[in-house]
Amino acid sequence: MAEQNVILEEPKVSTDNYEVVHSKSAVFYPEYERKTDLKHQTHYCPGCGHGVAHKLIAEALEDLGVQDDTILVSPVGCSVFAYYYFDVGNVQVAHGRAPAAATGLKRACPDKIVIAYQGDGDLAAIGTAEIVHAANRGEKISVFFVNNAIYGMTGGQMAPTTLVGQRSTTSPWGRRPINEGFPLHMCELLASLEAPVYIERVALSDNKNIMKARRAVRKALELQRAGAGFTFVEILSPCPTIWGKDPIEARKWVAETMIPNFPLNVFRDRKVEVPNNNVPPHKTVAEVIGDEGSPGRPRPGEGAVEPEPRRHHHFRHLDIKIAGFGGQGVLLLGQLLAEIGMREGLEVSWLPSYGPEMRSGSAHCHVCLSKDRIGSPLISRPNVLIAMNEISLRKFAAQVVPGGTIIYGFGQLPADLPIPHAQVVCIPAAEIADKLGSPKVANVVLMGALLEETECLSSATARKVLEAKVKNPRLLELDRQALEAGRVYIDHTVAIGAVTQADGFAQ
Ligand SMILES: Cc1ncc(C[n+]2csc(CCOP(=O)(O)OP(=O)(O)O)c2C)c(N)n1
Ligand code: SF4
Repeated sequence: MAEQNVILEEPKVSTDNYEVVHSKSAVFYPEYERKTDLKHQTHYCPGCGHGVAHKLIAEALEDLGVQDDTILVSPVGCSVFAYYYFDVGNVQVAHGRAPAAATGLKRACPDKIVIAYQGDGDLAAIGTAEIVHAANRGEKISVFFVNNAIYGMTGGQMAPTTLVGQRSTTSPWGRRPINEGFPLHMCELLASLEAPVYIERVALSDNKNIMKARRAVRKALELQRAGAGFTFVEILSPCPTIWGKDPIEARKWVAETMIPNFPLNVFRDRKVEVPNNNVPPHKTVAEVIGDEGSPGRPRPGEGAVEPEPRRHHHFRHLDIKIAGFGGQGVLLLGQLLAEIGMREGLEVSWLPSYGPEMRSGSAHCHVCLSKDRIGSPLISRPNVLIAMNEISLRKFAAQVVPGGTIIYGFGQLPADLPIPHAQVVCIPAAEIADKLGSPKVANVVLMGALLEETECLSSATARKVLEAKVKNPRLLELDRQALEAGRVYIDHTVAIGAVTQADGFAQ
């Protein structure tokens, strides 16, 4: 044909002169946006198993009609760009964390099909803990584990799956068990756990095995669609580039060298009916703690815990940061506030942060009190800061939201520290506690000040929580007095609205 001699300036994919016998799954994007000049090809090397594995997954999703209900978690590794190809919900996560991210996604969206796609460096090295625990918890996700016995993306370092004797840039003599240990067999390892429902190893070595891989991928996804638990398919896969082989030799190497070392098998195929363990608990945490008894609480049969009267809270969400030295009761104060909030029917969270030293190292905690479910317990912009020492005040004061409150556990602010954006209340908590008889209760003095100043929670509930928590009657009495002393100090000594004066008092 005359056209055959025409040299096109821009090569185009044309179907004019041939019949298309293979088509791309509709689960792939029609064009890949990763590179403007490579819209019809992936970034994978010729003969790479990732492309085949992608195709098997895409076709299974299409056959099962779940494209719009699928979330794919892609890893770090050669397949990091999977989200450029799959037209599904996509999340790309930190190295090795796909099972953890997939866990969160599946729990948040139990009706979605959630897939973790991982290489052997990603899953079996940096991500070993994530995969073992996700499998052990029986997370209802499907993991596709592409094992090419090497780190591909980073240029061929030894992976946990590298075979004994196999050379890599970091095992130039070949893997020696005496130095590098033996290859990890992830299917066998995970099959020692109770929870997984389906574990199979397949290989992209020849058409027959690729068809078996196709069935395994499909089965894992079907099981997930049916509500079953953890499913895992290991896919032995060629990496011609790093192995230094052409695509045909690489497939042969999978067949002749990898398969004898990683036998193909169905390691787990639970036919049993999967119990629906997604039923939410019938009782609130507060009720459960009350029922079961906790230090200072009655046990079943010893008298029920009185439910706290529902209280009107003037906030929807309140973020409190408490900071000071270890040993000042910083973390305990946070726990007490969280428990008071819980008893008053709020959603609560408490997140501690402390250094290795138990005493005198810095310690802080985050307490969220909310009428809504709490998305994250981490607080970067607190509404309230309770600073129990000067270092914490200097460190965290600027984080407080404009118009927020800072309760500083000393009589006055450092002279060189203007805090124009927040209301500051200075209260010499340690001195007050000393006068009461124990410096230990300074944190409760601050709690009394907080409750009085912000009216976020009720003092009555605070007293009940102290009664439940503090076993020692002498200390309980001190705590009661400390709570009251904090309240009284705010009422009688600190003028409400004391804004930014160095001494903490209003002008
Ligand atoms: C925290 C962190 N550590 C190390 C790396 C470097 N790194 C990138 S990919 C990779 C291993 C990839 O190997 P594998 O998971 O087997 O995937 P493949 O590329 O072979 O498909 C490593 C170590 C990284 N990106 N992040
Ligand atoms: S380096 Fe290996 S795993 Fe990575 S794209 Fe190339 S062939 Fe595939």
